[in-house]
Amino acid sequence: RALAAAKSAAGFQAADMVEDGMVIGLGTGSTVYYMIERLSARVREGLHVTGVPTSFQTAMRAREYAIPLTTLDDHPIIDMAIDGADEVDPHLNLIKGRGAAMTREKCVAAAAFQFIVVVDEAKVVSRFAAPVPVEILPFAVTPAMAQLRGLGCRPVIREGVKKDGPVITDNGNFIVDCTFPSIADPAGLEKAMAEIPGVVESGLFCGYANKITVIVGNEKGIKKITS
Ligand code: DER
Repeated sequence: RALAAAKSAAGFQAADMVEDGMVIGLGTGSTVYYMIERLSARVREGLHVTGVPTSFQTAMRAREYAIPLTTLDDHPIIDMAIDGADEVDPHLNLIKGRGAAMTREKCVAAAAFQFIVVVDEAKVVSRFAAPVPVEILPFAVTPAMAQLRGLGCRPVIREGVKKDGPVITDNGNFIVDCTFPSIADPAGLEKAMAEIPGVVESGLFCGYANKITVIVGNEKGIKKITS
């Protein structure tokens, strides 16, 4: 299918940008999965790389594909983070968190010199429209949601699909998906969300543009976007 080909093209290109000896961030999601597959083949060909996984899912997939793992304790600064995104705007701000992994993903992206974002072309938008996922401490979810409403959104606690009740993140928290009519100032909104007591992290990734390379895949191949 065209979408799979687009994701695969982007993921494979990112894997081919990894240099021998690098410590990289292993993002979460279906596009990064293609990167893991290609990186695994390069490891079998002799590439030396270790990865910091951003979720249980990615750690399990990396182990399945024999990619050596490490931690931010051992490598507080890493060479390159490779991750997906839900939307990319013209300033290379991102919305992430469809997979509820954005808290650890943001820690890893912040620790990296280079941030490679792999997307299919449908994710490149002129302005954000996707809901902003927010990770919230269950203890404070009700007052925090009231404050999020005060920022102009409709917040909804994310319910599990194969689990009754709310999704629980790898960190033991809830995800609240916040739908805004429009987002005029993503960086300002990211900061405002971060100040709400009980908010652990949001899926707005702003201010990384200087180190981001977006690899956009379509069925014909890839193009790269940098700031
Ligand atoms: O949850 C996440 O942050 C993922 O990176 C998500 O934003 C992209 O996942 P996808 O590659 O499966 O669309």
